[in-house]
Amino acid sequence: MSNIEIEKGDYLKRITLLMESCKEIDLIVVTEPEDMRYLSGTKNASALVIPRDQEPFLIARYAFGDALAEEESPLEVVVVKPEIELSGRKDLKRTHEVLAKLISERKIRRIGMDGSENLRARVRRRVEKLGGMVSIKSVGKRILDLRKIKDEKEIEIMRRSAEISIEVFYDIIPELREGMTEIEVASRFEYEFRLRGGDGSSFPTIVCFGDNSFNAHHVPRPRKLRIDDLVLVDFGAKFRGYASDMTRTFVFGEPNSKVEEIWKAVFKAQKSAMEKIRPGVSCGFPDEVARRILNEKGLLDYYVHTLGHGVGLNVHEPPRLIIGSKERLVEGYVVTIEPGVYMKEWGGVRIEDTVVVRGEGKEILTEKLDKFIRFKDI
Ligand SMILES: [Mn+2]
Repeated sequence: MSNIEIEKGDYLKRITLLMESCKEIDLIVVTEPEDMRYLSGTKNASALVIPRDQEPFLIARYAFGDALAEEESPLEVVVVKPEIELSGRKDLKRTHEVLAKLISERKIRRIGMDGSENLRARVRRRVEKLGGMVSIKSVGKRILDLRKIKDEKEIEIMRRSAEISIEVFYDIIPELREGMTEIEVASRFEYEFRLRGGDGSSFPTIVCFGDNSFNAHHVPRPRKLRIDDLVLVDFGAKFRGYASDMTRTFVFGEPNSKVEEIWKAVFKAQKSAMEKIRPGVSCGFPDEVARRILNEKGLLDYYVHTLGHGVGLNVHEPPRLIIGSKERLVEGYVVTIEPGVYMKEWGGVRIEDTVVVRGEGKEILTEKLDKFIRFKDI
């Protein structure tokens, strides 16, 4: 299962799709790590260069990623090595300089680049310095659009990524004891992610006790676990570059009526929103459904973020699931469903799953992660 390989043919197919969506462009340069990984298998090169009528290739720095790029990508790797001499003359072969030289030599005029406007401007100025003229357009959004639809190999990897996370949750959470700190618990997650074959965490693991759960992006502290605390854990391993993302909230003890009411409302909002996930549905509708349910319970004012986001090589990527969005869900999108209620000086409850949009509706990647309000029910 985990020996699934994304092959050269898969990368070339993605590259062809990209070139087809950029008919007005003669050469594409990719420098964003996750875009590069999607199109070549590595993010350790300085740039992926895709000429319209020639084989794509990577440019990598000697001792700073070249060996890794050669190992990870089936594409050709051109290694650049800085020249630093005793005489003081030096050519550091910086990425924008190498790219500008290549563009000038090939007399290419119409370039597409992802990444920052800053890098595009530096390349453009450098080409002009060499006597050339270029138009450089941003193609970052087009690459992100391609990345939204996951193929079966990507989904298989993401399934494993979620499984690792869930295994770690069931290893660590039943061992929670009074007096343990948020930092201690979060660190254990990250240690186990790596030990079980993950690349690490998709994002810094969030472990909150008590009213710290009010902070949606809480950074774990030495706060100790006490009886009847709310516990919120937002976590996900990364596996072969692909992120996972899930959240559970429960009480370390006996929930009072307020916790119970809020937890049940969030649970119902999440369940109802999940039921709406299928191809063709707008990205706004599931969020609208969740908001209606929280509104009925008088909790809408405390639901202060979007329902969810795409997940893939980045833990947060398009599309956004927010009321009003007209974008349609497409088969192969992987998105989170994570309504939450946050009350200052009280705490927060969030329940999050990750799903693949499928022909029949959806596949829940986090299905094996149970939802329970009492710690003793784990
Ligand atoms: Mn999330």
